[in-house]
Amino acid sequence: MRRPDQIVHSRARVTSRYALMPMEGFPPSRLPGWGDAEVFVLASPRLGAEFVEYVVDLPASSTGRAERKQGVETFYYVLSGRGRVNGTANELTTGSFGLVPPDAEAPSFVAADSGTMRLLILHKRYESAPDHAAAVGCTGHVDDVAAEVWADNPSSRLQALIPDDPAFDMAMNIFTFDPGCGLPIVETHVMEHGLMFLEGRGLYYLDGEWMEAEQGDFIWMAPYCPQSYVAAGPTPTKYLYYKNVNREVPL
Ligand code: UGY
Ligand code: MN
Repeated sequence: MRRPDQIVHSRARVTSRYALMPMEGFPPSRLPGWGDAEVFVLASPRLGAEFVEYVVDLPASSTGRAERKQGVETFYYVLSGRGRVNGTANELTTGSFGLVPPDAEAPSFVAADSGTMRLLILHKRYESAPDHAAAVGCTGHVDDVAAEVWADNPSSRLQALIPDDPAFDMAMNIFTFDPGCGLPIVETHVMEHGLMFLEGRGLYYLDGEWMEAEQGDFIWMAPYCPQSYVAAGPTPTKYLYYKNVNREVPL
């Protein structure tokens, strides 16, 4: 929240092809199942997205559960804090993540006594692939995921949190770009993105315009939205992004 003596100017932009929205602009709301947690809905079909993504601040010692919806898979990522997956010994720390397949019990979380746990949650309707394995889940921690050199440039590295396997219809990746590096082309592709800036700052190119972006911003990119990026701050950029993958486009 700005101090009363500050101006109200915002970098938020919402169009039919993309949205760039700093976190400060999302008022907190509540959702059934999450108790007293503050919820910030980032992307939804109301925006034009074919998925739902939100941030939840789960207070210390409290429990929250993602809603179970038929045919919908759920991804979670711990942005900060500690806790565990309820009913298991599965400890969560910053960088823990998991994908829960559509027919499994909706994930439920408990925040540690020491403070709020901030979670990123993403729901997507699972698209089955005839002749391929059924949906499966995965769990892990970002520190255990190899950072692969991307586009032959050791200054840009990609961590794929979800295995690149036809059983999965979505990717959640973390890009790291050293200062001055970024995407070497303007991409235009059928896949959608929901992108959370984790660290750093730079310039994002969205549908014809370069815009400043920084830690805490959320960006939605519609299919075929022209996009590029360059890390323009003194420290590396890290962003976590969703992408629908591995499926034909339904007609
Ligand atoms: O995987 C991607 O499409 C990625 N290169 N896009 C992006 O970072 N905007
Ligand atoms: Mn892309």
